[in-house]
This record gives sequence, C-alpha cells and structure tokens, in this order.
Amino acid sequence: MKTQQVDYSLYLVTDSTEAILGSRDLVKVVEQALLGGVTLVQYRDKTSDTNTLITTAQALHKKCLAHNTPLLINDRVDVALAVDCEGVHLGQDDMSIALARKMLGPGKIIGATVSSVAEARVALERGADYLGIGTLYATNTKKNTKEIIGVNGIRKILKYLEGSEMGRKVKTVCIGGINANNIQRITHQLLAPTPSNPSPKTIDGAAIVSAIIGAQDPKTAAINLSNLLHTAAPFAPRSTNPPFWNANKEDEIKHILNNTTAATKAVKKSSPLSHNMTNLVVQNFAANTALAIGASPIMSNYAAESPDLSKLGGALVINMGTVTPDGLQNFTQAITAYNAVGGPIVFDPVGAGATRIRQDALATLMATSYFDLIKGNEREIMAVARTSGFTLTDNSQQHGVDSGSQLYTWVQRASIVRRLAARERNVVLMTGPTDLISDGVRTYAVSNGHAYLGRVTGTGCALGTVLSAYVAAYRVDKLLAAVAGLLHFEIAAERAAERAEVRGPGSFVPAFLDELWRFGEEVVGGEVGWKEGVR
Ligand code: 3NM
Ligand code: MG
Repeated sequence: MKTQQVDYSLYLVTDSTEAILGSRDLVKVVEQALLGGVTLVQYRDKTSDTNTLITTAQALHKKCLAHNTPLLINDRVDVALAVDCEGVHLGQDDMSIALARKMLGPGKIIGATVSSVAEARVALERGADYLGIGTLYATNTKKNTKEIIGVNGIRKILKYLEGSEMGRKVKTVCIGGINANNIQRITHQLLAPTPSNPSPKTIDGAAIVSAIIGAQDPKTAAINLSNLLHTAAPFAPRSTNPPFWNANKEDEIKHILNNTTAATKAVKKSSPLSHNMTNLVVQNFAANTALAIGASPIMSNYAAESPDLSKLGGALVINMGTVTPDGLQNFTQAITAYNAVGGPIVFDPVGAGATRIRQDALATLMATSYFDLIKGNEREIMAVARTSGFTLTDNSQQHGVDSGSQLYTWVQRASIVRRLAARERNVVLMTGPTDLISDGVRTYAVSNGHAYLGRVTGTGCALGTVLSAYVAAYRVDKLLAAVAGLLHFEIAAERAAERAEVRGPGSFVPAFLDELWRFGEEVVGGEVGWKEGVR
C-alpha cells in the first residue's frame, strides 16, 4: 500500500480506556467503524503490555486488510514491525522519524504529531508522510495535550506548508474534539480560497477518537461523519461566488441594484423569521425595526427553542450586548442548531475587546460557530480579526460599546474587512460613517445614513436584525442581500432625518420606523459605490 494512495479523510484513532471504549471489544468496535467507512485506522493504546498490543494489532490488521484500509500503530515501532502493518504514528516524545524510517523502510507510512510551525518544519525535514495537527479543540480523550491551537493554529501550519514543495506534498489531518457538530465547519473554514489563491492547502482529513469509538453505534457514527465530510456544509452554497470578478463597474452597479431591489421585495413578500438572541437594552427597538421592514421577529434567548425555530427558514441574530455565562451557553446551543440546518446567522460582537470576559466569549463563539455575517464597528471588527488570527499593530482597548473615533485608515479597514471575510468564508460588515462590507472578494463602501443613528440606543443592534431578515429571505447572493439590508436601513434613516417634524433623536425614532416601513420596491439609484483599490 503506497502512501500516495492512502485516503486520510476519515481517520479513526482507537482508545481502549473505560471512559471511551467501555467494556466493549475494541476489534469489534473498529470493525463496525470500518463498515461505516473509516479510511485509515491507528491503534493507540497507552497502557496494555506488549503481548496484548501485538495480539490486538494482529486482529485489527486482519479486519483492516479485509476492508483494504491501512493500519498504523501509535508510538510502538516494534509492534508495527511484529504485525507488518502499514506504518506508525509518532508523537513528539516518541522515537525519531529518522530512526523509525530506518527500521521500517521506505514503504511504510510514518505520521507525526505537530502543534506548531516549528514542529511541522522538523517533521517535514525528517520525512514524515503525514502530519497529525492538533490539538484542535479541548478533548477529554487526551489529557496531556500540549496546546489547544484551534482553527487558526491549523491555518498557520497549513500556510507554512504551502511555502515549500515538500510542504505542499505532505498530507495533513487535524485532531482533537472533532465530532458531527463541527466537522463541516472545520473543513469549510480551513479551505478558504481567495482570488489570488484559489486552491490553498487544506487538510486531507479529520482524525477522530471518541466521536466514533465512544459512540453507541460506531458504524452509524462513522457513516454520519463520512457523509458530513463528503457533502458541502449547508451554509457553503451561500458563500458567494461572484459573477463579476472581471466585469466593468457599470455592469457591476447594475447587478448590485437589481439584486438589492429583488432582496427588498423578497423580505416584504416572505416576511422571514428573525430570531433574535439579543441584549435586553434593544429587544423592543429591534423587534419594532423587524416589523417595520416586513420581517417577523421573535425574541428568544432560550436555546432549547432553537432546534424548532431553526427549521422555520429564518435567520438567527447573536448579539453579545449583555453577555452572561448562561447567555453564552444558550448562544452556542442555538448556533449549533442553526449551523446544522444551514440557517443563516448574523453575529453582532457588541463591545468585543472591551473586557476580558467579552474577549473570551468572542474566542469561544468564533471557535465553535460558523457565522454567515459578522457585523460590528471598527473596534469590534478589529477584535474579531485578532481572534481570527490577524496580527494588528494597534492594541488599544475598547472603552464602551459605541464606536468612538477611528483608529485605522480607510485602506487598512477595507483590507481587514476583506481578508477577514475571506478567511472566515462569510460576509463581514464594518459600520462607521462609511460602511465597509465584503465577502472576501467583492468589497463595497456604503456612505448612506445619518448621525441621529448614533444618538439612539440599539440602532446598531437593530441593523443586525434587518440584515438577518435579508440574508434569510434572499439566498441568491449573501453579500448583496446584506448590502440591500444595509441600504434599506441607512437610506430610511436619511429620509427620516429630512422630515420636517424631526427635531432631534427623539422625534427621529418614530420617523425612522415610518421610513423603514415605507422603503419600498423603488429602484435605489446611485447610492452605492466602491472605491478604487479595494477590490
Ligand atoms: N492526539 P477526540 S488530541 C490522540 O492533539 C489525540 O495530538 C491529540 O480525541 C493531539 O477525537 C487526541 O476524542 C485525542 O477528541 C482526540
Ligand atoms: Mg506518543
């Protein structure tokens, strides 16, 4: 069995402990997993004596051969030699790759655990056939994991590997805490093509212990994981594929306006559900805003309702405005439900970066969720960008949840918005006097709006609600759905402020709701533009 022919996609790593295997027979469990479609097996047993290791490895090898699936042994080169299986997997404290290669010969597979670029470099130089990159997420299966590196840690290593021919050739799997809830998001977000790099290096597979070995029915678990791995994530089709990459601007403007008009019609016609998990300051205003644009709001912070709500064709708003431990748990539960059905999620990281607690909440949410759209002011989006792994020079902490003065130049902001969207494979909106919005390829600037919006509490959050209705109702193009929602909101504010009876923020509010309501199907012309150098 040649290394090149190995299918790394669904890589089963075994565990013989009471906590995961229980009292079941490992060989039978692995056989079920093979029937379910695992493509590679690693026998990992940290406690049994050598004789048991060899007997079990022999039995496992027989089953694996019957399914034409390679068997690797964790750590024990001697056991691999004794049963003449297909190779070994070596941790950082195990035998060196060079020595193992000498003992096993060139035909065997040698894999190495790596957690950093430095370790990846060494493993590559020493001739590892594949890298097991981890620890992705915290796991109960391996207690002495060195570091939780998350999707960003994996990205860094993949980026490093992309830099050399050997790196591009080496196979990679990620490991740690992978299960049916997160496997599609992980593969979706690790593959983030951009126009300059349409096929970036990504992982070749997912290495899994407890989600298969610990499953009640390992065969069904493997079938399910394999299906998830081989079908696009439910949210993937809405990651836009721009038709106008090389088009001229006039055509592009026409295309934008056709789509935004259609999106506004779609919202009015379908009255999409906007499920808001939002803070107590803005619940009333956000609900009124949703009603005014023709959407159907439900304000529910109780996640137990979300499996039902997620099936109604609407979208979810996660607003971090008044975050609490309970709230965070409700958020992740609801996100899981919407991600599972591909229901769009708008994330509003209110006050992100302002406190340690919010920073941690942001990190948790970013690590466990796919958000279709992230919206925030400059500081919030910069905090999100840092959490996503960007190194930004400015470290000034955010003081309140209002936007404050701008810290970055226009070009820097546009560049971050675009790169963040490309990395997260979603849409990112940075609000400000000029709003910047991008799907990682197309980046637009919208300069509509009015200063009164900054004098009324909850307008930013209400914008999140509007955007949710638009991405729910208009699935043709996620970016343009969001642009449409943004225009609806900002232009209604302008029209309201121009009304004779509006004397300040107080009288602005009812006028704004009126204009949101009246904003119709008229063609909005000449009010959207972009600047050179951003695309
Ligand atoms: N190695 P589960 S994490 C065996 O980080 C192993 O190198 C890891 O188990 C590493 O799929 C891990 O149950 C355990 O989370 C993964
Ligand atoms: Mg080891």
